[in-house]
Amino acid sequence: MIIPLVGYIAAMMDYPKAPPRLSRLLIDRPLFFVTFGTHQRRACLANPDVFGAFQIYAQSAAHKGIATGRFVIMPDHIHFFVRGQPDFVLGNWIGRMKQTITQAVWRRDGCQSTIWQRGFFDHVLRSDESYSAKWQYVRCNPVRAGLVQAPEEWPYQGEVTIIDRA
Ligand code: NI
Repeated sequence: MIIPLVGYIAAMMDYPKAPPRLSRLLIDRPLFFVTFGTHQRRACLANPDVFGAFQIYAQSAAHKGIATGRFVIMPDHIHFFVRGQPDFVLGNWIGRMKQTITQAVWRRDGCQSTIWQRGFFDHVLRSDESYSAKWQYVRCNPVRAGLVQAPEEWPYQGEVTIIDRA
């Protein structure tokens, strides 16, 4: 049998990009647990300016279908949960979040210094991993760090979007 090569190439050119695979769209979108920290662990994040910048960034992302769940802002690092759309690129989104918070810290400082340690840590919650249980551990960060007596006393925490997951 003769392979109709010309027709095959023509078909390829009609579809320069692979169509979205149905299987990828049907599986549950991953829920990420994200952590990133400051350059040389400088304590510059636990303040109302960074708290506000984080929430404004996360709220504007919510309009694009990116759900930031519970979060806690520590003096030198941030923990949060996030779930995006199928085309969500976590690294790009965190990069822009870092830039936004940098602006807030620079305004507060009145000078422009290096704010972030490079990169971030992320962990996709397994289906058997409980979001609420993980949050119960994460929200105790300020208590373990000796900043407050009880987790609810720490002012720089919250929940931008309620993520419907156990
Ligand atoms: Ni921590």
